[in-house]
Amino acid sequence: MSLLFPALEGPSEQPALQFGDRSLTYAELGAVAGALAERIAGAERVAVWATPALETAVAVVAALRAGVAAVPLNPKSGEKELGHILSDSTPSLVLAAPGDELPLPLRDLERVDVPAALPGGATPTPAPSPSVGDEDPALIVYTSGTTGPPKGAVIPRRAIASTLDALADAWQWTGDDVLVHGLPLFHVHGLVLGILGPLRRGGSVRHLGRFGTEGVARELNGGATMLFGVPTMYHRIAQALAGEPELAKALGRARLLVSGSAALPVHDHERITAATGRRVIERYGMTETLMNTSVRADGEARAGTVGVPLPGVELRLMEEDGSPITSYDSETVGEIQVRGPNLFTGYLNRPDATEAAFTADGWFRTGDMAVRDPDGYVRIVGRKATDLIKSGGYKIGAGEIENALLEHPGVREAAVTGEPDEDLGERIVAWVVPADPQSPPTAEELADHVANRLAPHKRPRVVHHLSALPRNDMGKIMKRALNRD
Ligand code: MCA
Ligand code: AMP
Repeated sequence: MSLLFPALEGPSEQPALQFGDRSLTYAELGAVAGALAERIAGAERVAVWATPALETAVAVVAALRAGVAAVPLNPKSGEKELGHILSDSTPSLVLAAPGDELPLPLRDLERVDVPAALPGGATPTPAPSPSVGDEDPALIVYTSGTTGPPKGAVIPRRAIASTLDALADAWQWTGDDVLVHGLPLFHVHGLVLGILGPLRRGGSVRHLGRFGTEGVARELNGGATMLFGVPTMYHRIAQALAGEPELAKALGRARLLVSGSAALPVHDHERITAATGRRVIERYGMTETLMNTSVRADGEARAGTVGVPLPGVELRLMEEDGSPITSYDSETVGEIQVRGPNLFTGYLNRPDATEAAFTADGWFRTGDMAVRDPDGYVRIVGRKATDLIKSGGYKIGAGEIENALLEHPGVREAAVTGEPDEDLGERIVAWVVPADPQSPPTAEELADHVANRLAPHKRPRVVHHLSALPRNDMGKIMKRALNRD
């Protein structure tokens, strides 16, 4: 097995992780994660209660060291979503910070408390498990589709190593870099790029606990060199710049400002550049593929593009009829398909969905539509599926929200759409036919219902009541016909 984190092997006093006033050096992380790895060795899969805390990073590093697949759980997951993930992934243990209260479905699992420090100081790092292969699963990350509950993307160790090394090449990312971010740790962006990325380089990460412009300004003014965020975070930064001179100064100092998970509007790019002199660069990825393209640190930062394919990643644009688009004319739109060592191995327990996700010749269908500029820069122009919503950088399936709404006794019929939102990119809109038109459920009641069953970020932000949903002759709901009138 090749090592995912070579820097953990030596007795380095270099800082590795910092969450608020708690931090670990490489030597401390090696010792603490090594001890936990020995404790969980032999398990097939473990769940990780992925709060934005030091323990989550330690737990995931320990699982990777033990060669045990980790299933990061959103600590705000509602009952239904959590129940689905647990019954699908069947972890034998749950790793959580001491004192964290776990909800009911997790209380049946054996719990292992994650130490954030070893009593008595650092001891030598135990060796990683020698029997683990590069194709073995490292993480199972749940991601929404258009219909049904989220699917578990099985991400092998090889994909993590190759995507992080490709980003190192594109971004000139080294052990001298200090990353700051406030992303959640149960998705690829925050966990793989934001925690495992710096650790693979031997650099460090300072996690903000929760995103805020003051934290970004403090850390970038205090020596951090890179910032990762979703467009909503950069939008909030752009809004705050005029009133927070420290923030403009901090961003001006950064070596690299990187946005991803959704498109960053050109207006926000421009506002940030005007106030700081720095350009935000975008990279494009997906849970199933990790990172596919990026604007390179040594390339031209062009707003509205996601740059060029990363080293090792093959990318093609395809017509609807399955023929490849060969032109680089900034005009001809096709579906992005990718191939390379960065790809997942499949969806857990879903051979049907895995098969459907790939073409017969082994390319992954992203569902993203794009054009290419003459010099190869990719511009994403849309998405094949209208039933996928990107809100705050989270991918959300209309179908899962519709199913949850239909479980509310006050709802007879429901349809969910996304509409443009300046802050979130898109916001979730629910169109509901109440069971009793005289006393329809309130918007707040429905938002709470969805937040409690699925997750707060999946709650509808707007609710419209209708007497009937528009349907075609076949009885299918015509979402395009839904509007305020
Ligand atoms: C609100 N809250 C509720 C309710 N309403 N809780 C229960 N019931 C309710 N009805 C709580 C929320 O839990 C949250 O709590 C707080 O109120 C605010 O919620 P919300 O409005 O949803 O948050 P926000 O402030 O609008 O969040 C914006 C955000 C967030 C910080 C940008 O959207 C975010 O972290 N996005 C990152 C998504 C991401 O990492 N995506 C990567 C996947 P509290 O305040 O306690 O939290 S994509 C990916 O990985 C691919 C590979 C890629 O390309 O990157
Ligand atoms: P997820 O399934 O949550 O991993 O989200 C992956 C999706 O996010 C991709 O299929 C794209 O639609 C979108 N995405 C990620 N990065 C970008 C970006 N820089 N610009 C536009 N869309 C993006």
